[in-house]
Amino acid sequence: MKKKFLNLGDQPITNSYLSKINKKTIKNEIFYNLSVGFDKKNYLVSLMNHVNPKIQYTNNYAHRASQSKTMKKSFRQVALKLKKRFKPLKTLEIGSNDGTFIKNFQKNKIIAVEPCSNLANITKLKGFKTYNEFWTKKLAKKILTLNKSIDLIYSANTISHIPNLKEVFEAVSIILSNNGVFVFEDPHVSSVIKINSYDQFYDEHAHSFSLLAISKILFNTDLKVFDAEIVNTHGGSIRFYICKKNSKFNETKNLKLIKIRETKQGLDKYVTYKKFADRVKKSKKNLINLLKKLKKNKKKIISYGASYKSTTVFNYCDIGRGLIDYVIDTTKNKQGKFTPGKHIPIVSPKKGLTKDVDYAFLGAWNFENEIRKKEKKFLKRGGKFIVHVPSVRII
Ligand code: JHZ
Repeated sequence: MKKKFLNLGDQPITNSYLSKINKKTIKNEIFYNLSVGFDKKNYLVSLMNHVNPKIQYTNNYAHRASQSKTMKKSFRQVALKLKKRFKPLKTLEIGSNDGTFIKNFQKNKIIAVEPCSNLANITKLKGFKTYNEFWTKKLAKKILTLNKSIDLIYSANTISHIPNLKEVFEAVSIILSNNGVFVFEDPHVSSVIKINSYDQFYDEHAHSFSLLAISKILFNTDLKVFDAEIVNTHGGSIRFYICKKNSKFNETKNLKLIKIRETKQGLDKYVTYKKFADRVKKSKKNLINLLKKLKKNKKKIISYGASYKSTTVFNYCDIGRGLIDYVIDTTKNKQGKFTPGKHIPIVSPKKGLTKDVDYAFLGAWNFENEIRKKEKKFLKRGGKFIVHVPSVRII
């Protein structure tokens, strides 16, 4: 049973960027209550209410992994590393997005699974075998009839999006070879707590993982975690290495170390999350106060990166056009649209990062280094960034 520790209020579906703002589009916007809970039985942090995946992962999915150099590099590096360590004959990616990971593989050696048809079409057109479906036992069985078992399954920022984890792991178990490996990475709840990144909670992030939770969840299955590592993408992620219980892999030292650190941090205790929720309330106050103060001094504030995360911030803190003039984003299919819930216009950086901009709130704070490098001109002429993690401040 989950016990609620955080309430981020009524929130829209993060992928529902609006093309037009009128009575009809506003009336049709779907809102749900974004609350987060902790299950003391398996230590899993999950949303209290899950949104129907069919309205989230549509033929109009906006996020493109290829929009950041950081992620392109990270996917290239992890692909090389996994190929070297496990030498897979056949690999499968769950949630292949626009193919940023799979493009590091030979076309006949990798299979893509992607429920959003606009994204699946991108990898299909590039010649990769792509299943435009959700990851289920049914799909695993279908793929198995056409292939021998799979040696490597990889997934980034996807497993945390699937409410039914039992189905995920059972499907993996069906298709994974005896000495095969399932590697997946998602934001680490340890970092969320440490840096107060409450915006990692939104409709798509059904869960926020710890090693303690994944180990508990796999306890009664034929799978086990044998290795894990902390990676710095998306503000602090964790990469799990999973195999069949009777396979050749032994638990690594690193695995034990991470478990010790998570236990020390109290990730197995409700009170840790409750204290985090108190810090989130303070962060909201501080952000609103800062933006209001700057606005009072007639400063022009925009937001940098129409991230899904920033939808949580804007709706939770009630930040709209009165404080943020517009949002800039390089993603073509977000430009010309409006942010979910708060309806702030999104424009290209070229159009929006004009000389009169005083402050840019980093909606894509996880790419701060990349953005700083790119926007030297803005910084040189006195432009400043605002962040809300780990604390609200001007940088
Ligand atoms: P970014 C999405 O979340 C949704 P978001 C999803 N649920 C998930 O888990 C993560 O991705 C992985 C833009 N940008 O990647 C691109 C610039 O404009 O932090 C993106 O729109 N200029 C699948 O949206 C946004 O910022 C730049 O220079 O929270 C960043 O979004 C850079 C680097 C990015 O994930």
